[in-house]
Amino acid sequence: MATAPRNRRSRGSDRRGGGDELHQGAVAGEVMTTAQGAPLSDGQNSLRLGTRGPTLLEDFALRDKIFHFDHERIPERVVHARGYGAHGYLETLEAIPGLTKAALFQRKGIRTEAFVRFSTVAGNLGSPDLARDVRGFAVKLYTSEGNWDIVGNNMPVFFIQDAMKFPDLVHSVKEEPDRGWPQAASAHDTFWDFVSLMPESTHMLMWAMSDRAIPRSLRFMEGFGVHTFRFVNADGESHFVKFHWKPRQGLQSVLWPEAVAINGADPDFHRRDLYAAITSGDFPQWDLGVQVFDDTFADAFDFDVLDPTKLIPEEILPVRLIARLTLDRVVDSVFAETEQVAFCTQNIVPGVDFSNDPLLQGRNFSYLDTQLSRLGSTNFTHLPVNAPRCPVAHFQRDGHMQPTLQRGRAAYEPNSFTGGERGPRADADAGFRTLDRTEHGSTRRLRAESFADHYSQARQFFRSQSPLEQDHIVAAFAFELAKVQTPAIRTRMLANLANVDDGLVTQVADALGMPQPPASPAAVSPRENLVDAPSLSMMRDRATSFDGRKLGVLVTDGADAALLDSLTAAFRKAGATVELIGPSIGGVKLGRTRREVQHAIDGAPSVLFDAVALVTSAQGAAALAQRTCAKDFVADAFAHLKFLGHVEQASALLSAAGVDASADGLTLLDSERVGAFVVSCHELRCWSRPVTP
Ligand code: HDE
Repeated sequence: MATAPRNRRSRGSDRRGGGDELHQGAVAGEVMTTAQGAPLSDGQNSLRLGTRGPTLLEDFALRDKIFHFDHERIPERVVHARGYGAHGYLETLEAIPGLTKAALFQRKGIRTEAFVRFSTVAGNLGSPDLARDVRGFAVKLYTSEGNWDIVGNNMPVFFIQDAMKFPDLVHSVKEEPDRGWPQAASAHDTFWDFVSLMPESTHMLMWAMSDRAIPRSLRFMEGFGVHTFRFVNADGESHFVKFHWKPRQGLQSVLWPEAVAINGADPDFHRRDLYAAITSGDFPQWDLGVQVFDDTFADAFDFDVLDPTKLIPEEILPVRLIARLTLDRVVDSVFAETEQVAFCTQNIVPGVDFSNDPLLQGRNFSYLDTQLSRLGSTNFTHLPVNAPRCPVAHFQRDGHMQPTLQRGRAAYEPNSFTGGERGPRADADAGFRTLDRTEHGSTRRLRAESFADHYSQARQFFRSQSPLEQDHIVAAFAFELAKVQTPAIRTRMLANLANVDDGLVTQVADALGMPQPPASPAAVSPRENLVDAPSLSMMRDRATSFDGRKLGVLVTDGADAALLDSLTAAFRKAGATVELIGPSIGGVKLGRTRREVQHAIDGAPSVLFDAVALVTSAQGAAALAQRTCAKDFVADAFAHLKFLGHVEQASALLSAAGVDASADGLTLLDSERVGAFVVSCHELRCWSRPVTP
């Protein structure tokens, strides 16, 4: 039987409807409307015939809302789908008019607005942040002469030498098409099948299997333009240039077992970290560095500077720092900004030009296509995140979703109108001029012989790593190849690694329990005489303080409040974030006051922190010693070589976790030793503690 609708007032102008649904009243005249602006009287119910009858076709409000919702998604990026963006600015540290006429480098102190998007490559939009993967490091600089996009990665080389191979590379690393897995992982047959058949990828594989592929934070990683570009000065003179972004925070990565656990505990670990740093005023910074060289250097260098699988070690050509990037504002809308930002390698400005790197040339062709397919219109340049901040004037007209009112009678030139109707014209002096250069040769599909040495720099990279980093590379190869089900692929990859380093291939083969095959034929014998390049190791530029890192303190009822306060103050003074973890989210009782905690122990494994402290009462520790999550918290921190501070009263928990209180990297905390604990944490980890397998 139909019942008459009820209208019961609840709070303020809120009311409850007949089905007890909540109708909140509009506040301060902010009345909800349709997309066409018609005010709505009811946001909870569709228009129906009778109380239990069908919904009416004339319900334009329902149609308006559902129609928009049904079309909310746009295609995610083919690669680099998972990303996070932030706003900031680039400040010029050194004027370099002798090298480039780019407006932003003409005077020290010029500030250029910037937008940066960091990303993983292989995973889909919803994939976890800590995948073992290359990270995208894409920077849009809104210069006074147009947008300049440096669309780089956190590794200075790439898997392939020619754009022709990019779709194959990406198809091999993405989920296998006949089964739909794995997600955000290179550890599967098709990836290793492809790269083992492409020896040119060996150098990049060394980087991808290194700790660089599992950064602790987007703030603690380097960026590289990868390709060789050109700077051109006002006299038309050109130099080659390679771009570097050097994090002022230093470099830091997580351990692989941590990455695996973080992906479960907090798949948004990197984006949360960047957001937290920027919103708390701890603005991350990178110095923009350049390696500048001329044709003479290029001709004398051991490798072809147009080959994107090669780098120029800093030991041979130092990096000159010319500007500083600061990220100081998070996005207001992830969709409007991070998702809709459209980077294009071909976005360059006067003073910058391309080299003939065949991968770069292919990229210049590709990026516009992808923007059209994702954003749906050639007018994506009007979106606020993509719009140049300098004046834009042209006769391009109309198109889908043209948002501007394009005035004037003539949409062409030359025209004979005058004044405001005349419109813009190109300027032979002020406009962008492609570098005047002469090219020779017949049209052929070929790979230059100067690109044929695939192993020498891979070897140089491996041998320039610290023993610990080498161990991690071995472990990464072993882990990934162990996921490959086809033995022939593993064998082929081992044969390629045999060209890199004997120790490397022996250890990987041993870890796989496989015989070591003979080295695969190498077009150019790997060289023994390349310089040792410490700049390739993360250790040289590692983070050297606790600034920007995070301490997790496990607390219980009855813990020493004064000690907790001095520990927190000391770490905050060192620039760190301190978060408290309690037995439950309801907080802990310290003396007569309750202290809030940020996490409950079962939701905050120690992998989320850079160092941990146990500030418990004896009773609290004994209770935690009964809980697996608390024991894992301590045991994992120990196994991951974290520095660990603890009060005497925490001993029951330490022993339940199997941790010896006298081991390296443990500090017994009291008011005297808080400072020493902060200092011990300056090192990234307690490397001297033996690693448990
Ligand atoms: Fe990209 N790449 N790429 N790429 N790439 C894209 O553009 C492509 C390459 C890089 O945060 C796509 O907007 C080709 C190298 C970054 O929005 C697409 C080739 C490097 C980003 C595309 C390459 C990169 C992309 C997908 C070989 C490091 C993310 C979505 C010729 C120097 C930018 C999009 C962002 C994104 C094509 C190789 C970096 C499909 C054809 C080498 C950081 O257009």
